[in-house]
Amino acid sequence: MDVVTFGETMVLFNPISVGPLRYAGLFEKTIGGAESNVAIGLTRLGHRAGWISRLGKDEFGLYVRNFIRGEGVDTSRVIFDAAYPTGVFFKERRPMKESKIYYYRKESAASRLRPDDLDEEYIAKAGFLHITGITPALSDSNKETVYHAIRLARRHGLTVVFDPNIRLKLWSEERVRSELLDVAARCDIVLPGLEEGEVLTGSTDPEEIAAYLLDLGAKAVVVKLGGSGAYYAAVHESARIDGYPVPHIVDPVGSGDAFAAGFLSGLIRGWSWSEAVRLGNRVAAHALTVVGDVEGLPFWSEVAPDPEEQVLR
Ligand code: KDG
Repeated sequence: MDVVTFGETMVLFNPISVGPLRYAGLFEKTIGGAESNVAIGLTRLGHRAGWISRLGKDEFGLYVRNFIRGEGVDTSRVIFDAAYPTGVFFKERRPMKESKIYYYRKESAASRLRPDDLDEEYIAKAGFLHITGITPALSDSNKETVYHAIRLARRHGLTVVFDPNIRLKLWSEERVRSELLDVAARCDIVLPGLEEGEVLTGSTDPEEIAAYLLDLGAKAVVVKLGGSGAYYAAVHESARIDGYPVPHIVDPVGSGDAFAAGFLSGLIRGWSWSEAVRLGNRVAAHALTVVGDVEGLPFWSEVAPDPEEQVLR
């Protein structure tokens, strides 16, 4: 595997109509999960990605596994758990307000994921471990699994990439700060959005956010700046990379995961930090133009640099 990741993926019900969910009658069924979004993004770009999780031994569990497996992600380490259900969530689109998310994931099968679900030999063979800040918010056993995965990755020389993916529906800002800074301190690369950087460090300045996280021990930090692109800082270099133009933003959810997939693709290809960030921006731009977390993730043929060009513009 190029990248191994793990975390909860749920069935997502998107109402066909806008407005309060209580009036919605028809829904489109798809899936949503930050880590599987990244894994799918990577396989579309031509890489080998493995996604580990627990799913209910139910129809929705099979649907989620089959969807992700159908995208070419290795799901051989997924465990089906007869005692707990697959999580579900709903989106509510309110044109006059921000969209809302309603989770039905308490006591889900994925929240039972625990350290001994991780196959050390499987992880040892990967190049990168990708983790997000959603997982430690879900349960104590999920949190322990995150720490265990980092230990395994360290033992076997993987690069650990951490996307804080702060979900304030799941826990308080205080807990986010103390728990996720502790995770960030053990990772090689940290990928916060600007607002997440503010929650974690108290600063709204991308350079200060990156400096804070580098001081904790990361080797590189990329602060995602939405339409303005991203700022990255590694030990010996830093730069701001412009965003890729998007004609019309349809759905921002999942764009951070798309960025992570593009950025990781650049690193797997052995590109420089700036080229990897540029590819991340480009992949995220594609994801923004389509409803749903994964439907807009581009294939390599759509984002590959012109063979005449040395670099991706
Ligand atoms: O990044 C998109 C995900 O956040 C979304 O699909 C659902 O994984 C999810 C979560 O836990 O919020």
